[in-house]
Amino acid sequence: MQIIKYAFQQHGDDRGMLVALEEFDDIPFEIKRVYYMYDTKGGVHRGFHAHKNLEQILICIHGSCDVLLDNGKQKKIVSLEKPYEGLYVPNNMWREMYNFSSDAVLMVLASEHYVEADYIRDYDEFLKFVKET
Ligand code: T46
Repeated sequence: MQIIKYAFQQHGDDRGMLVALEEFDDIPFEIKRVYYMYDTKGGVHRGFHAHKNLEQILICIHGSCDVLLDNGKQKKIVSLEKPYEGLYVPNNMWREMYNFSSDAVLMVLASEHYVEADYIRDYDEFLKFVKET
């Protein structure tokens, strides 16, 4: 299972750092939605679903968290702890996010608008979907 973790270009000077992300250039899809989560309570696990079509890039722009990716055959855990790192999460990939630091802000760039029908929230259904596709 291939993990794609980007290290985005950082524009730093004596004022501080800046990262710029452009669709189809730094990000391999059209960005149709941006959302972010913060104030995640200690010990909380989020996610527990896959998407049929959605592709995303996860960037922990402040603090840190871990992401478990599961393609139905293999599982891998990726730590996000740098604001210039982005984890690509393709469709058909179960994800769980956890170990959020109290100051974590996890920003997500998404290839589609929010569509509840795109979610697979049952793990057995996910395994069946992966086998059939
Ligand atoms: C994903 C992981 C990384 C909206 O109204 N619009 C949105 O665009 C999103 C993402 C969520 N919501 C609502 C739906 C729920 O009532 O916000 C609430 C929390 O969403 P959810 O429980 O789906 O959050 P997570 O952290 O479990 O999952 C989210 C994304 O939904 C999901 O696509 O891949 O982050």
